[in-house]
Amino acid sequence: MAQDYQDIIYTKKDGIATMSFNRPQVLNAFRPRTIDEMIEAFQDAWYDDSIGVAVLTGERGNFSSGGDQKIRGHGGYEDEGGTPRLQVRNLHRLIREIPKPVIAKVDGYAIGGGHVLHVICDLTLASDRAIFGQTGPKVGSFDAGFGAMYLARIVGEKKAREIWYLCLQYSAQEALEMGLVNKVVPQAELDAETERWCKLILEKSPTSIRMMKFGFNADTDHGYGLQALAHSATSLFYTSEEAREGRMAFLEKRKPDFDEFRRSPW
Ligand code: 2NE
Repeated sequence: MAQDYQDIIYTKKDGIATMSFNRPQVLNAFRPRTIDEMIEAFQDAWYDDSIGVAVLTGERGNFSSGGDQKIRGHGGYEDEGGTPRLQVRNLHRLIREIPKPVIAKVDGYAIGGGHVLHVICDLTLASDRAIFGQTGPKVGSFDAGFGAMYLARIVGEKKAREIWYLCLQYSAQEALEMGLVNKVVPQAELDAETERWCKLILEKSPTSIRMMKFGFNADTDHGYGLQALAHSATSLFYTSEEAREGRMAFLEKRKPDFDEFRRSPW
């Protein structure tokens, strides 16, 4: 154990740092504390030069179901003191900028903001029972930053729009076919395959790998301004009745009813 955390498990072994969501009661949905702990772990892995690759994953059979709707208040995801301050934007930036590859190891659900996190990782390895999808427009949310732009780079504009507009769930095989994951393996082999990929990276020149990551990032680095605006827009949207309806429908386990909200012409 690299550090004792409440919402995540962070371990380091043989050059691999593993950050794992650990809130199984909500399918590893995250709250401000979860993201704070993830940020600290990624910063540690960044500065530890014995670490060559990071693995982002989740405990007990799920990756993450995104923002915790049970602690989402009027202005967003509230910390234990009642302040809305989810720093997920900074986690997105860290995953992109840490000068080492980040592999998403996905078993079970990678949904909503949890799906965006795997999208942003350098590589994704999935078990054959992994399920992928966005839910924002169902629950009164959206990620119009890297959650839109970078997803479209990966799967193409048409598929990315389908994913966000329809909010369907996709199997691991479907995700593989659309280039959303690098490889699918039986669940029992996911840990070993991830370790094998990590070792393949670790035996390469660290400088070459670092420079390649920066090179790949450069093409979409212009997205930072968009990301800031998009996440601020989400925070503003959360204060609306329309967003509240999405959240309440999820909590009340019913279909949302957005009929009363205008399709604004601007
Ligand atoms: C993930 C999914 C599809 C699973 O469905 P199912 O039927 O297999 O499980 P169930 O019964 O829905 O979930 C089990 C328990 O976990 C809780 C549920 O409420 C349930 O709790 P109880 O009723 O037993 O008390 N749970 C699951 N996901 C949760 C969540 N995200 N927050 C709080 N509790 C959660 C299904 O559960 C689902 O669709 N979950 C919601 C996914 C979602 O909408 N995530 C948020 C998207 S918005 C976002 O992440 C975001 C953003 O858009 C922008 C910035 C930051 C974050």
